[in-house]
Amino acid sequence: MKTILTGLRANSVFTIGNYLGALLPMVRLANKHVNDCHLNLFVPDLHSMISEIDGGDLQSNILRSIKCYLAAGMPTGKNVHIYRQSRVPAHSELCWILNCIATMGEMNRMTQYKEKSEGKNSVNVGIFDYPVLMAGDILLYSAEYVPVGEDQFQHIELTRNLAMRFNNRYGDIFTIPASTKEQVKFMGLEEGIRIRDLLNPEKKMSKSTVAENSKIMLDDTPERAAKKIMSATTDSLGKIKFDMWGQPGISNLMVIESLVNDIPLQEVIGKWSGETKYGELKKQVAASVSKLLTDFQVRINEISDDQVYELLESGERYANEVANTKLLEVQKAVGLR
Ligand code: AQP
Repeated sequence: MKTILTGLRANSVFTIGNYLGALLPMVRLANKHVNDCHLNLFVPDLHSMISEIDGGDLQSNILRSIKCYLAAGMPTGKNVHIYRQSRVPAHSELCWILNCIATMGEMNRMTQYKEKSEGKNSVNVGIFDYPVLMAGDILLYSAEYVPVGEDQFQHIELTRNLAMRFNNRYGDIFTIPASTKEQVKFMGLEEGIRIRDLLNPEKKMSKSTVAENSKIMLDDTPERAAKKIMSATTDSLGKIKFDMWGQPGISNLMVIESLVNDIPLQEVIGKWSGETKYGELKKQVAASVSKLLTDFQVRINEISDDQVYELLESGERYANEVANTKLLEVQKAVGLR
């Protein structure tokens, strides 16, 4: 059986960008493939530490992030494996081995590293190295499909390169994940998803952006979220057109409208193109997002901590078995065993 795998850093409450770009695609794939694929959903708690995070918040963030998936409709069952990265020590060990085949040149080219370190006086090594840890997260489970937002595509390509380099040097150990083009097709999309910052639509929406009005958090009240949409930056052209370069703010709202309601983007574009009242589009998107948050928040409050711990217990048993088997193959191949 093929494996589909994804994870979201539990450094903070998720944004609607995380939700639409990564969480929902996984949930949709999981429901489609629950009988014919392994579905690995992990909390990358080690990755969470690349951002400044109060250790006291980490455990509650971890629980909440799993509840988010369940509230979004993630199925459970024998093929669904939910686990915390730090409970499977093989991740850290494989990361070290992969570090020794990754090059400074390729790591320096990672856009996420450049963006996350921009303007900072001091940058932790984790921000530089986390794509290698991510490669290990994927390769340990021979995952072919990794639903992530567009910003992470470069890391999927890095994973493929590291896997191919390793296999060339040491033998056929790793399954090569699908190319990003194939990943997009598998997710049933035409291109990767990138939800933009509401105030600065040139940038992607991020949980760690300081300006509260730039992002919609999954725990925002529906009213607050609606206000944020109504104050989103648009442009002064006065005519709605889907054009991510020329009119990124208005185009972003159309993407959100399409994804939240699961209707084709072309349909939304067809409905709104040529209209001149930006406020009307904003009102429609605000209503869609408010409804999404209302329903989501009711569902998440119904999930207990005990339910999550029960899933983690069986998920971590499975994950350790699979990961340790692959790690041993790697250790033997490089001569450590
Ligand atoms: N704006 C976005 N649009 C679409 N997808 C997005 N993702 C993040 N932002 C968007 C996807 O969410 C998943 C989890 O991301 P992560 O938390 O592991 O790392 P990230 O990409 O660094 O997310 P943020 O929100 O930007 O976090 P901060 O601000 O804390 O650094 C990934 O699949 C990502 O593609």
